[in-house]
Amino acid sequence: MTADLFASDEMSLSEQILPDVFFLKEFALGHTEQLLTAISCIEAQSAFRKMQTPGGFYMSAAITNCGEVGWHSDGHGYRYSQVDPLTQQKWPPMPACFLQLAQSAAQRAGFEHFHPDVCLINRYEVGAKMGLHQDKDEKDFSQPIVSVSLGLPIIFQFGGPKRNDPKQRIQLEHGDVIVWGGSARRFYHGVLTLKPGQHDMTGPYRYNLTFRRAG
Ligand code: MD6
Ligand code: FE
Repeated sequence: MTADLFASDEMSLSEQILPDVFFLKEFALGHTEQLLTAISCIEAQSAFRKMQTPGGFYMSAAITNCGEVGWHSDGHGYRYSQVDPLTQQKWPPMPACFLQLAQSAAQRAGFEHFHPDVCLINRYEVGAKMGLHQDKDEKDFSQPIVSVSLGLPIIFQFGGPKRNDPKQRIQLEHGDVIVWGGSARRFYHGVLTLKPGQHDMTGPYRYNLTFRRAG
């Protein structure tokens, strides 16, 4: 009885917002200091940078990566590479606390065998956003995506398989996690413009960690 009550209480902060899309409210809240310290180590090795899109524009969020590969964009297109083009060195390894969090969130959402080989790290400053896109540069779409929000809040929007499908909006706050896979794996999504603010742990920024299996 007690166990059941505990289980339902724990789950009450989790919500399935669409088939195969799970919102785990505050799932990472107990780990945020460790995660932010790890981000500092990663960025000391592979700095945040604004990447150019194939269309010739610059993304407004600054990006870095850790893991066996890293996601990269330039005038020639989007791809995963084993080497950071800025340093010509391997990307920093994925910290153990990153992997543990990603796997436990995936498991909570019912994805038992998530083996991420990359974590893409986005840093948003005031005015930065991420237009509607699909995450489709990976090889194995049976593996989900785990997305962790840190710092200032932002509005996430997600739609369907077509760009102009109706969209839901959800506010993502410090410590919130979204797990996304299966039938929704290639759905369009993005975030609206970051509003000005100050967060106790991240100052004027919002960070997003997206864990994927690229290869
Ligand atoms: C962001 N997130 O939250 C951008 N992609 O800053 C993503 O693009 C994303 O949160 C796939 C699944 C979850 C995500
Ligand atoms: Fe995405």
